[in-house]
Amino acid sequence: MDHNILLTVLFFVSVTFACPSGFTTHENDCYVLLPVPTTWAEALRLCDAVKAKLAWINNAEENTFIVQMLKKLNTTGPSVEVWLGGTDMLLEGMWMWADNMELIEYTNWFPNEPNNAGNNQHCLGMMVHHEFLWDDYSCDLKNYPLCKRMQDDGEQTVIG
Ligand SMILES: [Ca+2]
Repeated sequence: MDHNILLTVLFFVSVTFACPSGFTTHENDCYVLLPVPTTWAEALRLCDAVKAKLAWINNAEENTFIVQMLKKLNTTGPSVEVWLGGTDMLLEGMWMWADNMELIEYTNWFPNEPNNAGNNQHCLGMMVHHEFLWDDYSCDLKNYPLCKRMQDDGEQTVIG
């Protein structure tokens, strides 16, 4: 087979399988909203089960992409929000991503959030009916987990 054709086919295959089916691809990452309302702790486990992590968000561009994706899905119920992987359960007001325990740098909070209402809001979610701005919620609420994973690096294997 012609070398260029072979490379083209392999590239196509690697791109096709960059994200597992069911995931949405963006840049080097893959995203899926699980249509199962769960507590935040259960959401961590469910994302693990699909070989992903409860989503972390690095910057405004990624946040915008996620909001657009969630709007298209339109699967959220009247009082069900979306879980992200952030928490301040270790120290009130110190928000970290559970995946790597790094401090959250970019944020997109709703005005006057996080407010730690009732001294019992330590888990990060997106407000479905308020443009998906961020809010701190009680970790016992049942929301939809947004899972994220990096793409398989198939193309590097192929080219090598
Ligand atoms: Ca709150």
